[in-house]
Amino acid sequence: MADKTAVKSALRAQRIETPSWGYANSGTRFKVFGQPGVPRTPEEKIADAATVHRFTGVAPSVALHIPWDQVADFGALARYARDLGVEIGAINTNVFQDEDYKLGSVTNPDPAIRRKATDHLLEAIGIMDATGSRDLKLWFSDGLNYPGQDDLRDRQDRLAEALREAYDRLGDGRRMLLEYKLFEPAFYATDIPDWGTAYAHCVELGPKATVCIDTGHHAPGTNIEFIVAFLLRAGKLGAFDFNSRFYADDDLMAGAADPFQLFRIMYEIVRGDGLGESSGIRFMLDQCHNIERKIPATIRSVMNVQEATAKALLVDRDALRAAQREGNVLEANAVLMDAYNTDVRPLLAEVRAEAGLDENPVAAYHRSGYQQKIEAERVGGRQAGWGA
Ligand code: PSV
Ligand code: MN
Ligand code: MN
Repeated sequence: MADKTAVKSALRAQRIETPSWGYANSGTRFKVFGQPGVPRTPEEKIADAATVHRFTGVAPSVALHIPWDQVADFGALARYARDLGVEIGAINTNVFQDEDYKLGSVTNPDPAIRRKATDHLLEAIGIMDATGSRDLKLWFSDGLNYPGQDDLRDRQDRLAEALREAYDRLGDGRRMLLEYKLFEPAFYATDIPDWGTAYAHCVELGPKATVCIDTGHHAPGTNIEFIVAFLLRAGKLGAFDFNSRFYADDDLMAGAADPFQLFRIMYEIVRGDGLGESSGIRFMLDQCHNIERKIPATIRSVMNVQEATAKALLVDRDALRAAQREGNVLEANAVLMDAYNTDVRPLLAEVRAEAGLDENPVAAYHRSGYQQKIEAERVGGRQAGWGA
């Protein structure tokens, strides 16, 4: 049996990062739906993130996306965040919303465009220095729509060159998180399509470079927990972008589509000692709440990650190992499923109550009046960046 006190203290210590863009209006390529009360400024996004932390107690940092969160004084923005009780998390770069990047950013055949894209990465490193953020998060939309459009191998060389320049500029204690994605917006070939490609570049770069797993960026049926286990074993798992998907990169609430997959991922995290602060792994949400209210949806996502984590912590690992050693297939599977099938909501309610929080953070948020307040105060909320 897992020790309840240890489980509770691991849950209390868990940290989940929320994305600034998750609080802004978002949509699909067909329509961006506006919602009343959405943030108009980076400060208002941070205030919403701080609200999620206030009700959950486990979301003390907010990721920024540049230039969506561009401000004149990033030091002041970080102080503003700290005053509200949150830190600035990963700095996400954006080399995918500029005409110049139609044929790629850091892999573009035109060296002037590559220079511009690499300069943006360096600018983001400057923002890390100003905000005190530890992590630079890179995702590239670079890829090809047609065979023959560009040289697959040359593009890897160009990518490696840009990554090297950014990597060499990282200060002490700073890290690079390299995110992969199977397809979209490119439909024939993506320059970092999978974890293997990201891993190979990270190994070449050095110890500060690690892989970010966005759970929505794989082919259907991919065994993501295997990737987690492999990267953790290799010391190359840096971060998650949690979200859930039914079809492609749907960016729905984490744990909404496949809570069992989230449990399997969190089990590998627990198994590989990846949960605590010392592992350095950043557990972030990367979601778009297109039709649901954003703050309670973010709170719900945080709770879903907590539930998956609680179940993973409850796995009787001694019994599991014993069954595995004996080759007792049915028993090993049953041990895992017993944990998954446990209702952990009362346990999490206890953890929250002991931390002085409401046992039901979504209900507490609805009662708080925050939603009504932002709807009254914020007129003309902005969208996250798509089609802006
Ligand atoms: C790309 O689909 C991605 O997952 C990257 O993390 C981007 O930075 C993010 O979405 C924007 O939401
Ligand atoms: Mn992502
Ligand atoms: Mn994505």
